[in-house]
Amino acid sequence: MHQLLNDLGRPTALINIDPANENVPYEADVDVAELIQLEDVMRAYKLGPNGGLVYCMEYLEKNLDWLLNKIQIQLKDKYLIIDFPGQVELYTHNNAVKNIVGRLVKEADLRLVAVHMVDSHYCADPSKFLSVCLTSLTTMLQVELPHVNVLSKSDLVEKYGKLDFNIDFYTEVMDLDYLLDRISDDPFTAKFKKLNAAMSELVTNYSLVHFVPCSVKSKQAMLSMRNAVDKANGYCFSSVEESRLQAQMAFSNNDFEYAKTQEVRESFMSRRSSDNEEEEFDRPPPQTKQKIGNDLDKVDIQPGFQV
Ligand SMILES: Nc1nc2c(ncn2[C@@H]2O[C@H](COP(=O)(O)OP(=O)(O)OP(=O)(O)O)[C@@H](O)[C@H]2O)c(=O)[nH]1
Ligand SMILES: [Mg+2]
Repeated sequence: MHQLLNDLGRPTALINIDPANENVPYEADVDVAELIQLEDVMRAYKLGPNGGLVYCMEYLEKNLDWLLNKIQIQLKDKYLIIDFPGQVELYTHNNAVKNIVGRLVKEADLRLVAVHMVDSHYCADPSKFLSVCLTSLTTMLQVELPHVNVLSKSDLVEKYGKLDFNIDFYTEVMDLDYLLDRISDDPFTAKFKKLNAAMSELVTNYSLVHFVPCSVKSKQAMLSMRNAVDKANGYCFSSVEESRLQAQMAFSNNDFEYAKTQEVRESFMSRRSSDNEEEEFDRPPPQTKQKIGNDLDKVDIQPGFQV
């Protein structure tokens, strides 16, 4: 995303807040490793990697002036991408991250968006998908930022098996109860099924979670994710990029809903038996790629962009 945004002419800086990040394929403009090292913490306090990460985040919270100074002096006027650790309890239970982003918004006047990445292959397992929906919901409520949930690595969506439903079912998160039918009725797992039913009800009742699919293998998907984030933080309303806003609004909601998942459906998923011709007839006509992002063709991603 850093490469894409810079190529599109948006000056973008990277901040690495994940002390466990080693050999990352990018050069961070600010790296938390300058402040604290996970290995030092684990050695000094005899902690495992999870406890060590929690300590590091709480240490950063206590020493946040270090980061605020870097942002306000070194990275002034840049669009910021902040890479946080992937350890889930930092966003569901512990308050350090919530307090850090809260202070960044207030004291550095940043308009932050939480972009929560969930590996797409979780869609292949009904109970795992329910779990990630609940984790996403908890994170939205805990972190208290505008929020975009992403089904990442959508090119690998069927890596561990064919999905029970089409991809829109997983991005819209509307009828989760259908997943319960796919969980065994064996009396041995009755409690597990009941737990899943309760999770499904909770997520559905809140009606907050939905996902944007994304893959770093697709410029189109990366641009769709950028559009979702630009809408969430209001960046699309900045006067410099007004033409982009007009382009985003130019096609109807129906077209957009279909186009959002079209590439995953057509390029990364096996054809489903229910995809008969009658259904095809009911769908809106396929969009050409140029209609997704007005500047798609200006970007020439270099081979290094590919994983
Ligand atoms: N095929 C594919 N691989 C990807 C994609 N995005 C990231 N990867 C690869 O997935 C691997 C793991 O990366 P991430 O999922 O970002 O995880 P991480 O940052 O190492 O882990 P946490 O920060 O702990 O969540 C790396 O080798 C990436 O290059 C994608 O869209 N498609
Ligand atoms: Mg990471």
